[in-house]
Amino acid sequence: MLAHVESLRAWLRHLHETRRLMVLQDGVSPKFEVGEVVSAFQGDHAVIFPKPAGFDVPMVAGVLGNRRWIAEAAGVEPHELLARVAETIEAPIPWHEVDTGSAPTREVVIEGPDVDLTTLPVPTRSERDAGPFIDSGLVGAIDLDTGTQNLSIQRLQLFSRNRLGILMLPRDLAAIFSRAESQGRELPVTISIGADPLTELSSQAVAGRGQQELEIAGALHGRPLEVVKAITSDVRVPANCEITIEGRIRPYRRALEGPFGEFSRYYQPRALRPYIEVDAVTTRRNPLYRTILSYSAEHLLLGGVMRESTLLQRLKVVFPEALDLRLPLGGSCRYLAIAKIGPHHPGAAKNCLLTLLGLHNDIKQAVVVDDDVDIDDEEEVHWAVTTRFQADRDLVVASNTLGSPIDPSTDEGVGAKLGLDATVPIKRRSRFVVAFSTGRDDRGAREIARFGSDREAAIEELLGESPPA
Ligand SMILES: Cc1cc2nc3c(=O)[nH]c(=O)nc-3n(C[C@H](O)[C@H](O)[C@H](O)COP(=O)(O)O)c2cc1C
Ligand SMILES: [Mn+2]
Repeated sequence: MLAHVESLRAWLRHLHETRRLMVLQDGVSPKFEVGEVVSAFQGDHAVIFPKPAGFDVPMVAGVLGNRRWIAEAAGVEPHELLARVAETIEAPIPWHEVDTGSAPTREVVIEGPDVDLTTLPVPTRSERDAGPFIDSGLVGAIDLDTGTQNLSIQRLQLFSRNRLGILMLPRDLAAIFSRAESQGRELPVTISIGADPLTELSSQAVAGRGQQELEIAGALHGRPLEVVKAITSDVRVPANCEITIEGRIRPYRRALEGPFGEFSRYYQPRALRPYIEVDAVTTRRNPLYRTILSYSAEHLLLGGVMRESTLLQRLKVVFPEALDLRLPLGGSCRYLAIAKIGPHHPGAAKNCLLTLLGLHNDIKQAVVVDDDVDIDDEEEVHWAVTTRFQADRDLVVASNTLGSPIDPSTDEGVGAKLGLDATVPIKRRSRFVVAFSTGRDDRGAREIARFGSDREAAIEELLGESPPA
């Protein structure tokens, strides 16, 4: 059991105790300012705003701001993270339902006309955003056909006290809603804000249809996740989360939603999209408002890590020589995939590329490297590409393929895929002897241990103005 990730609060306490939580001054505005502060600290510090300008609800962000922290939350070393995620998707753990009395997210219940979402410090992220958007809501909905429950994050535009726009890209929730709509039924949804870090992570699982993310969350925790039934529907929500919003997506209704600066760092234009009527809000007594700012590192990494894990599993099915995979931040953790492969037959690296490009619509560019390349080191990947790849020999291009509609260079999502085989050509291996001083396994760690020191006194002696007395 991982005590420091039982709730968002437990994780914040852990970050505080390890000097990774920055407490900001009062009066920072959720409009643009919060975003700028969070970006300045991202990856080094989570941030808490005890009193954002104009609001009584504290705001937190940046709590999963780098890959090491995500691994730490999952209780593993960074190099074990993808395997750990894969294991939990394979072996989900059913949730444990608690009653209303013991669900922290039910300490305060607001219903009907008293609902007022404008009391929450919902941030406005980018200059041309249509307004404030809830960016950290885990949207829960039950598939009317199968009875299974889905959980995913969707951006939610704050239209009014009790109405939210929603963008559902074509995945599980969109499919669940369109089936409900085709039967003329409204779809009850819950929105959980400030769930524990592992539940947030689970919402990004690239799992099979019908796989319940709340059960993956349980597996990540190593024990059943505590959930409570919504007041207005049968949807189950994490009992521990800070704020729960309940509502319905009405069939056949649309409202203008967007523009919004998306994870790709481009605006997605305004369009008619479905919306949610909110019926109830329940919270902890002193709730924290959690935000996952668009195109922040944690936004990209949350989806990135979960995708990497599943994509690597899938790649290994076809190509057992695949060893590791990254979706780097520079590719928005979506569009660029770098795979590391072990010994293989001539030509097989290209097959690997072809598989990789087809594994997910979003993968637009793929690079395959040998196992001597550190795929967490962008410089080293560039080095491998520039010294091992020849464009007329090692390039794969597939035209008119389905990509990401959020990538503005596509034609409504249709574009081209590019693959670079940056592995050493097997027949010419002898020309690729990499130069090192003394072997490379420990990359200098041994030398640091042997010769490095922290001799402050020596610095004084060397640089001091006058000789020591
Ligand atoms: C911070 C954040 C914001 C996101 N916003 C959206 C969104 O507005 N619309 C959307 O369709 N997906 C969004 N996603 C991606 C989905 O949550 C993600 O792909 C999820 O795994 C989909 O789950 P599903 O396959 O169960 O539908 C967002 C992800 C994150 C981390
Ligand atoms: Mn799903």
